[in-house]
Amino acid sequence: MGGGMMSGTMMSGAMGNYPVTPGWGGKVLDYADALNYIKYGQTHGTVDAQTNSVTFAGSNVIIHLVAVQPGYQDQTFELHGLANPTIIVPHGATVQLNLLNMDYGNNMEHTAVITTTPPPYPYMSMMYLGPPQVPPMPELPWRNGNDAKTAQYAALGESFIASAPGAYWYVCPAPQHAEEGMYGKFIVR
Ligand SMILES: [Cu+2]
Repeated sequence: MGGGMMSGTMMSGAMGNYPVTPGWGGKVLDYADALNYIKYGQTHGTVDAQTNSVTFAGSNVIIHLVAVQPGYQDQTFELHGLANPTIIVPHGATVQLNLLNMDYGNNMEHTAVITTTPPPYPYMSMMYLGPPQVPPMPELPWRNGNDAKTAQYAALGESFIASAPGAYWYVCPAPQHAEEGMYGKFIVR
């Protein structure tokens, strides 16, 4: 499919460095909403802590990824309480990939792109990653307050078909984030 693993919709949105505001282009969640987002995500997929992986079954896969969940280190993605887990989805599945940014602070906007380019990644990873396998989501702004319980959070999602089996990576392309380890393996099989 022209090098892409899926067909989907290009999201529109702003690039930049700013905390979440109403109308930023995606959803705005409060802390309770954020916890519910995580809980709901944990009802999908099977965790294997030994291999640090989450395996999904069926033709409709729902992934509730978090960027820098409080209590986890910069820079990581979280899913089911695992940091940067290997995500395994069935070939042909429709994947709803959602992302919640729980991070706070200057330059702590995050997103996830799916690439065939393996780590290690340079400081400026965006161009190095090559053409994304899925039209990328815009960067999600950081939470709008230092106090996690009173802050608001940006969330966004996209849908694609996992149409080409193989090994991919989900990577945060914000400068330095992938270099610091913000990526995980994404396997279609
Ligand atoms: Cu990031």
